[in-house]
Amino acid sequence: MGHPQSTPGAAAKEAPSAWTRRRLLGGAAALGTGAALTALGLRGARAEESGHSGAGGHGGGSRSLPFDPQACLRSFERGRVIQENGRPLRLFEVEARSINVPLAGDVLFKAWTLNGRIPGPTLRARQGERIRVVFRNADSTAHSLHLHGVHPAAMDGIEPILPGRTAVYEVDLDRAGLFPYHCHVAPVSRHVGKGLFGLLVVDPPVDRPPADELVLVMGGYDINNDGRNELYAFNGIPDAYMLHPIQVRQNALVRIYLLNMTELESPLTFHTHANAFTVVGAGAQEPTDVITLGVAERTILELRYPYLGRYMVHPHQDQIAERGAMGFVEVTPA
Ligand SMILES: [Cu+2]
Repeated sequence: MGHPQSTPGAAAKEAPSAWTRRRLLGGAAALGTGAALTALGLRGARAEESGHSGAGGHGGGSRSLPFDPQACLRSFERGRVIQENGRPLRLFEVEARSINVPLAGDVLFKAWTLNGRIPGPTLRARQGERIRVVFRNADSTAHSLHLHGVHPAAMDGIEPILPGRTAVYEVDLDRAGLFPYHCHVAPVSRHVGKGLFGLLVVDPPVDRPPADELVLVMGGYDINNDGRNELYAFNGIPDAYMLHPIQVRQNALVRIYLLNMTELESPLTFHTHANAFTVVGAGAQEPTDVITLGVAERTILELRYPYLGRYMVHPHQDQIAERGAMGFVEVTPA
């Protein structure tokens, strides 16, 4: 299994309480990250990791995004199945490359991405299958793809793959569940923090009950390279689901594949407003509305929204929610 970075946790900087009040007064208005950047003196700052995008607006509203966070929510990459040596093999292709991502205000972040998005593609396979991941490094920095799971050392993805080179990782999926993948080139906290992570969903032999399935990956951005995160996000773009809420149907079963890939922090929580979820696979357990995940920890949550309306989801480390890790679920009639 993988080994989360042991980078010392950095306490998040103090946030003016005005953000919270403004956010509450402003409803869904995305005041958070823009105000946060101003308060941190980062607005308009050209640090090593960021520059001016010239794009206005906050939280994805008027930005031209290089990938669609709404697509990241519900898109699963099932690869292509071929027959090899008399058995099926599921093939995936993953490419590392740099892209500029407008994160908030005028912060344009040079991110390292997998298939041009953050998180990388949500790979999906079934227990008992063998998968082959062809990893091409189209970036100018060495990267790798380290997949959590049980496999031989040669498939562990800790060797740097040089720019322009390709590596092939092949593993047998003996267990169902969620398995993070991420670059493992040092400093890992930096390579992960710039966007090189994603999730493999391994379905059990018999499918789980039908549900509206959502992928939520929590991450953080150290945009001025000071060893601390200034911005956070679900699925790559700060505040994306605050401006464009996650649409679900009243009373529908919602299944959330949740992963925390936020480096440079203590464990984060995930909190659902006005509702409670059950943790799939955790045995008999009372529904709850907060769960704690360290870096690379993941879980499957299930819940239904009985009432119409908009409901927040966010880490209950509120200073982190106020810097981009905030979303709404909007419940509409079935
Ligand atoms: Cu890397």
